[in-house]
Amino acid sequence: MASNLIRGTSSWVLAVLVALTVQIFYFSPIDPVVHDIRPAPSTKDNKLQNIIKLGEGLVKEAEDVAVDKEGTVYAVTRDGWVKRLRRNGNWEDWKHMDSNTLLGFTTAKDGGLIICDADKGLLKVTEEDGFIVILSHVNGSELRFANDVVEASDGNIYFSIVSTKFQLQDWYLDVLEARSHGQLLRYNPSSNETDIVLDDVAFANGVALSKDEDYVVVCETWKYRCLRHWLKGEKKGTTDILIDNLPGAPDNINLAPDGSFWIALVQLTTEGLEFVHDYKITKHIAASFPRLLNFVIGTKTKATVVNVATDGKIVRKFDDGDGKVTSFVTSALEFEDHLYLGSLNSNFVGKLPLYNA
Ligand SMILES: [Ca+2]
Ligand SMILES: [Ca+2]
Repeated sequence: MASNLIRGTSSWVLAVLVALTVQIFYFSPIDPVVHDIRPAPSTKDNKLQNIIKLGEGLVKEAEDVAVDKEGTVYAVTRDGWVKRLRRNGNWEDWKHMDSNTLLGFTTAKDGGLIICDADKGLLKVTEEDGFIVILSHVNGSELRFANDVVEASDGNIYFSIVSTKFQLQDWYLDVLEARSHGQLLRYNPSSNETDIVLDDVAFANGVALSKDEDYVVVCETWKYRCLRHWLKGEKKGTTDILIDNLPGAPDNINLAPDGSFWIALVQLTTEGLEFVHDYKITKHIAASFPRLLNFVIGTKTKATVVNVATDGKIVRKFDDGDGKVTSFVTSALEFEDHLYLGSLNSNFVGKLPLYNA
């Protein structure tokens, strides 16, 4: 009896192990490489715990924020709203579309906003026309997972594609695979042509132009760095690194009034679980079991923003290292001596006075 039971149990264990191995190696959605994926160490200051919460309860998970010439603050939310905060302090539900995939956006020179929709491509939203799709295909392929966008004064629109392999809902698989599938693209609305500015970018995320528009910056999230591609001058056409070794994974980047940049940094991996990225087998296991993956993803544990000078040095840093007031801050924008913060884990826009921060 007992030996039958043991035999039965051990063949059951064996069957489970074989099934797991098959699951992990044959059905794993990733083809990973090992890449050192740790952020630079930093000490916490918890200064983002002093933020003012704007529109609390009204603004569902705004990944990005922007301010127009009149000083109106815009937030694009995960439930498809473009909401805006007028100078008089009133929030307005401005425009809505049926989408839960709106990501980075920018104010357009001729009014309105240009918004990345991870499913539909580049959208424009204006008072008169509401939402219209301005770019849905690139060289015959559907434009998917556009992430952030900026418009140059010559009318060219620079935007990032996170990954040509993975979609928004599988974004962490791109992190686990650690192969560079992202791109920085340039769309010329007058010729209706799109060209690849940079290929093989690692999780291409925030995009910004320098103050003189002599270079464009694109952040590589899981490489903890931002690339600079020169558009003018003697370095035109070349690419170098604006900043690397960041103390968090860069999401949106915004030009500051003094020509420096504000970058929101995301905690990619739960502290203590970084080893998952050290071995192919642990990457496969995490990628194969969504519940396990939820423990590995550390985005909701803290918030960090940094101000980076044009020489690539961090000038200022603010965080909520405990994730007590805000976390998963994905955008930081400076306007009139305040920082405005978008977060994928908050129902408000954060506002931090810079004069006494
Ligand atoms: Ca933006
Ligand atoms: Ca983003």
